[in-house]
Amino acid sequence: MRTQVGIIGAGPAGLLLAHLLHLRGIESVVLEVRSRAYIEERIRAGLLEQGTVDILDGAGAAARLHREGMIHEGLALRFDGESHRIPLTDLTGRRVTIYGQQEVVKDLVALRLGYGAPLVFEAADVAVHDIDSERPSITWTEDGAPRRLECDIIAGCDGFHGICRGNIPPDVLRIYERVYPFAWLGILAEAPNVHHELIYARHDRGFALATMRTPTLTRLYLQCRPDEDLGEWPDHRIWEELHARLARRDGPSEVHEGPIVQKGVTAMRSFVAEPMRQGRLFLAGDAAHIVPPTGAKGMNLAVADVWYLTQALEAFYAGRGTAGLDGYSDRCLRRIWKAQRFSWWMTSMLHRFDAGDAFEHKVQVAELDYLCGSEAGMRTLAENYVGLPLD
Ligand code: RFL
Ligand code: PHB
Repeated sequence: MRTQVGIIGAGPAGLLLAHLLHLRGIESVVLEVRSRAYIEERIRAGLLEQGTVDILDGAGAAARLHREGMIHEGLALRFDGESHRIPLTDLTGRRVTIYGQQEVVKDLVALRLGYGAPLVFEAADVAVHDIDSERPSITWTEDGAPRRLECDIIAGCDGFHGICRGNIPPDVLRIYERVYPFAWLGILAEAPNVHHELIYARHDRGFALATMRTPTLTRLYLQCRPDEDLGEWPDHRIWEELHARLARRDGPSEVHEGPIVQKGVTAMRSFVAEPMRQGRLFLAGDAAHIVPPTGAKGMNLAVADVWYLTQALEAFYAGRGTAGLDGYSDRCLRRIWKAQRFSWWMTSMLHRFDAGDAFEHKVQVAELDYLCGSEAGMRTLAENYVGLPLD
């Protein structure tokens, strides 16, 4: 089997890349280790920058997003029991949209299957070969049979635990990493939203975030230990902790309880692998970088990477040379490091690092207090949160 671009991974990065290439007349094959049902149900990101929405829109992949997405023009920072609104749109002219990552994945899968382009689920033992040559290939096992795909280019969109990054030789690959001493316990509950906008809460008991998926499906996160045992978190304990961390000084929290339909623990890490290219292999999305979710940047960065990769591949196939492909890694990394800085800063400002460190608590609250009282401070947060421009 032969194609132009072999894409490994059917997350937002791989699926969007395949679709953007299709629109430009470039063929691809997408190989995914999991089943269709698994990738369509996996609950993850929820917040899309306006630039991400614009790219999906331009690709004809945003019809349902426009019907069902929830547009937000601000967010709340809560500390010392008081909420402070950051008016994102007044400060930047831009908005963000709440729409589940798995909904984006469903929309892109439906589009691809609709025009009959190759998308292989449950591809086992995926491996890449000859990436330093002009004829790289991918092998895998499908229904027990060995398969081989020859291509011009391989896009490694296989997430943090994928196999692509490991093909960059150790003497070339540089890893920058920070692992945080906490994680997030996330739940999805059939309950009215806490507030019509997101609330990021700093509390002495730890961070909490109130977000949403639909008006009646609420997503809530609690800072917890990285090795947290979900067995120790019966529903009543989760609600008790949410009420406490989202409490208001002048009254109880606005948290509404309801049946919890999903629970999970997410580790927190900042990670960048450089360069994002080796020969004919190009990494995109979580395969190359991870951000802690506090800044809501992970999926948005994956979309920006594939946007740049699409432009480079379009020029390559139009006979305009390899300058775009050669500059791909540096172009992505400039944006990635700014998002890393922002995600690390939001994480540091809002989480409890050391329960006994009273000085740190005072400095965190002072920073939040400064930020919310300063137009310049709020604008800095807003500009990064809604997404820096795609250059
Ligand atoms: P994905 O989504 O991990 O997709 C990679 C795909 O590759 C497949 N795969 C393989 N396929 C073939 N062969 C192999 N050997 C393979 N190994 C793996 C996997 O099965 C999978 O289908 O990476 P991608 O496409 O780069 O997308 C990145 C995003 O998923 C991620 O950055 C976000 O979910 C991060 N994130 C958030 N990002 C945002 O932009 N806004 C948010 O609000 C936000 N909130 C979050 C988040 C991530 C979270 N978790 C659970 C990590 C909240 C949470 C809790
Ligand atoms: C989410 O809706 O899941 C979400 C929103 C904002 C974040 C992280 C997660 O910073």
